[in-house]
Amino acid sequence: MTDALTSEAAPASALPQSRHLATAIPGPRSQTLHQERQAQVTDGFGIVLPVFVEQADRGILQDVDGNRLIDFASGIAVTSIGASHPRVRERVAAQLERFTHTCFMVTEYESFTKVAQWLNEHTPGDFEKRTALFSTGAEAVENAVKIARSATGRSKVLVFDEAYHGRSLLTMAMTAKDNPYRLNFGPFPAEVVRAASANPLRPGAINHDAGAPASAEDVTAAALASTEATLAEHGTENFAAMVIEPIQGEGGFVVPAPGFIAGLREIADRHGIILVIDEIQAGMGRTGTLFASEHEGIAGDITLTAKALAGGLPLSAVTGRAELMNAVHAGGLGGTYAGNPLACEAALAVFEAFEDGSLLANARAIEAAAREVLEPLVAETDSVAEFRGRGSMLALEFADRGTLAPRADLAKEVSARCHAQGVLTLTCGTYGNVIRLLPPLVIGPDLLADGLQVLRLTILDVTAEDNAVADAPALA
Ligand code: PLZ
Repeated sequence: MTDALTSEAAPASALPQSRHLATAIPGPRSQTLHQERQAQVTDGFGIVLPVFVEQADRGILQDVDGNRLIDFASGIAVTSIGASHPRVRERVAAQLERFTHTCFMVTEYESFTKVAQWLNEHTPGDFEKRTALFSTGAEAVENAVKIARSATGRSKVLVFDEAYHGRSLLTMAMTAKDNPYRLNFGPFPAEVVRAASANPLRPGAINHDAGAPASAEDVTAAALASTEATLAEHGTENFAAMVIEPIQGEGGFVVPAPGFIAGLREIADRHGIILVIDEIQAGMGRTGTLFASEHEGIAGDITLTAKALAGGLPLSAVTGRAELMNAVHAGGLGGTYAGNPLACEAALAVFEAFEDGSLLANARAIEAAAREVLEPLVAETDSVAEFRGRGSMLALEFADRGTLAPRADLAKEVSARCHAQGVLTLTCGTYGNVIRLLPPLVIGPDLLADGLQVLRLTILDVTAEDNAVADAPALA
């Protein structure tokens, strides 16, 4: 049976769930505000689309010029239940009336415990757990490494090609891509070692002919062999943790070849290495299960969540085996804002929204609808190499047929034209040649269909123009 997209109760300030262009994108007010921004804000922040948002609701971002854009970004996988969910607004507003902050290391509040309890009960792994709350994803990753080191007395950390774990110094070291994340920011903390990932389209650990892709079994076997070799080279007994995203996010929405993560689980067990699953982008319902590692049938010793955890408020979590989490000396973990009470209330609202399972069904329905519209592009064009992903975490990789030469130019052009038509898409990937789709799980079926159709027709146009250029006779 296929899942049908169901709509959540509309918030009080409901926006019409339809795309609407009142001006060119960006409109005049956004352009003025962007100029003012440039006079005040560091140029170090990039911008996907210089449009200023006035209000957001379910699948729509309304800008200051009265345009309504279809949101295929969810603030990078954050606003899965929408950017103004009634439950989040109610709980946060009620908490605002009580207090905004105490610092959980100074005096306590119950919502912190409740969030920890939900994560202990719902993250994969049938063992006793404890949770630590922080604010950002990078902080969660950093703290997982601190905990793993403290629990094992070892120092090294294994990470993978295409990994993204954050922008702090340690997590930059753990992130694979240099530009823009690491460029000019070194030197980086030592003891971070990288192994090949099991990328089915571009397997780093295997010599293969791009025209005749390797089998999934071969990709998995080669990547696991590379992991073992990398560990041995650097001294297996020196590794505290291996950290992996169940679906790699910024690195290109890479769904690992089947069996790879289960293989890592086995290697970690055999060598006493702590397996940390970074569910920061893929978790919290995004892929149609609460956690993406459920698709792999494995549990990390430590599971990391952030982003969609608190419906747009900053909250992250490290949830793991009780004996690991408690191996740290008292006072060793914390942070002024760690588990802020407004963010904890928002997380409790998110948990309530997920209770009846309809949001997970929505994620699966989004995948089915997108697959139907977008997957045929692989056969219909010469430069859409793959449609991939799970649930509402989906991507198209642009690369020339046969050679697999990455086509970032096409991904950029398609994205720019979608933006001009009022559909907010993001790109990602080592080569910047992937368009990723992260619609909120509460997007309605008509709005989703409209956005997908815009994307599909734009890709057909851009790839046809590209072919026409390639086929044109050379000018004398
Ligand atoms: N782990 C898997 O996806 C954040 C980064 C956007 P923070 N991804 C979006 C950008 O360009 O900065 C992310 C992730 C995974 C860790 C993180 C880090 O989470 O909340 O951005 O620190």
